[in-house]
Amino acid sequence: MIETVETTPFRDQKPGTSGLRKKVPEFQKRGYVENFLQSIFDAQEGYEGKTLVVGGDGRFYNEDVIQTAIRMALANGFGRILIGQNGILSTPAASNVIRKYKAFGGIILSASHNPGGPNEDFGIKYNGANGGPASETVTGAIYERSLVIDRYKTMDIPQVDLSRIGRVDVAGGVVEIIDPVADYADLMETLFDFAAIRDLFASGFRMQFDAMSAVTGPYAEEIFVKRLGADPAAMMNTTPLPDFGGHHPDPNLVHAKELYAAMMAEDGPDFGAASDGDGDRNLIIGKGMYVTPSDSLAMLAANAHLAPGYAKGIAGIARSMPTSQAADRVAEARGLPCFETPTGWKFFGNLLDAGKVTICGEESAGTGSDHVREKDGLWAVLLWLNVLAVRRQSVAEIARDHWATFGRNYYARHDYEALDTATADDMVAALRERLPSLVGRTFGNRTIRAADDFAYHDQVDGSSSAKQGIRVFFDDGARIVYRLSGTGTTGATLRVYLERYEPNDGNLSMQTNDALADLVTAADEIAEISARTGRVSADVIT
Ligand code: VG1
Ligand code: CO
Repeated sequence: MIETVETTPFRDQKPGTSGLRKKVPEFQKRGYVENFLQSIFDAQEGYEGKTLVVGGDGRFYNEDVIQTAIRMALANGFGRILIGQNGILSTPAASNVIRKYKAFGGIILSASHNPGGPNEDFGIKYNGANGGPASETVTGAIYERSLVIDRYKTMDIPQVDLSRIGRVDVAGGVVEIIDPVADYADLMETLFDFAAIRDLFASGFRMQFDAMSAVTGPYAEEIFVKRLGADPAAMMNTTPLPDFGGHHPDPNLVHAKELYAAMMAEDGPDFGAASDGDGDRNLIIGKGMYVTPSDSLAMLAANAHLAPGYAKGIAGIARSMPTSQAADRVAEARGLPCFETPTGWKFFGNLLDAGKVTICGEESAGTGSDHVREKDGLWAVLLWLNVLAVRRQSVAEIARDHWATFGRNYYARHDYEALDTATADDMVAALRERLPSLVGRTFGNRTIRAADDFAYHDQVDGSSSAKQGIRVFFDDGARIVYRLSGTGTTGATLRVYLERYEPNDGNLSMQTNDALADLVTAADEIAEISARTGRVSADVIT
């Protein structure tokens, strides 16, 4: 029996960089989840009888929302719901399932690298038939609908047992519980030379992987240990926990510090990697050397042809605007098109669908290709492994060789977290107003050549997105970018992205801190960060 329940709108259901993210108690408000899900359905057309994929990263509240989504999707007329066993699907695996089973779309439940638990973060995101995050047009329509919603549809059916693989007929529709790992692992086998990687491990190569008590644990066990022969003892935190063991499942040097320490040790492993809450990010550390995500993107793009899935070469590269321009150097040298998009994977979808690019990446530890429509943490780890298996060099050797060929983009991101929202908004607004007066100002031995507010025009669908980050360009090629985070749930986070280029015959072996020190000072002066916020340094540097 389909029920129509009356409801009143919430005013705060505007999706951010990657879906709607709030503290769990917000989602537990009566009708909050239902309103947002109904708004998603109301913003779509033609899903009657079609398939919807539902999965999440296993964090606290995952199963409750999945049960709600089943009832509502069936009541709204979907014919089949595909769900990962125990409600688990990594974000890239969900993208693959949507594509492979030709679903109408998918609901992904995750707040990614944010902590989980009864008072921590939760999130809901809608992905379309191409497997990618809904475009800004769609998320805009969802938000508009959420502001006027007055009823939602549901039905009274028993809870579905999410632990048993198989299909159950429910109220005129079908719910299918699927293995969350198998399809994804099979896809990886089509892209990479598993035999070569197995040989690498058999030769004594040591890898340490940290799943951060998040979704990639079962994927890592199946792929690295079972299919590739990695040492099971070197897999850390592979049991997904609803609160990620009380940690931030954020694969950076702050939150994966145990892995980092292991990699810096004298007798450490050859290769270290980690992934985030929902499995779409990656951290790459070679023995004694951290690889910045921007460099990793450039190095993977330069070496992708060594993996069978990319042996024919790549069509082009895309990076988000704040990502370093290291990838541009590779594109230029190889005669490939290179695209610069706003922050967030949703902006890569059209370029990938149109076949204009094969590899995409973001400075925030996101790298991926046209095999799915999300960034993909384990994909990046596997591509690195494939490259290492073919080149039989260390990560550090590959990095040094890369810089000696293309030059080096020294790069760091400084985050100022939990700022007062009004203070942060004022700071950015004031900076925006000062933009024209910045040109010609000198900081140390650099002069500002240009400054603007990044606007993106999508060549494929003609849409435009303004105010995507403030860019300050210097005469020596250095760049500072400022933007406010669109994924946080507490106050505002200012991200400052710093970059400076050193040509291939320049000094390629500086410490990043030293290389960027004067830019950090300039960044503070230009945006009046310490003057306005009282913060003397960033909370997190990646
Ligand atoms: C951050 C990153 C962005 C990434 C987004 C989602 O967004 O900067 O590059 O796409 O998170 O990643 P923001 O607006 O906070 O800067 V994930 O792994 O949270 O889905
Ligand atoms: Co993520």
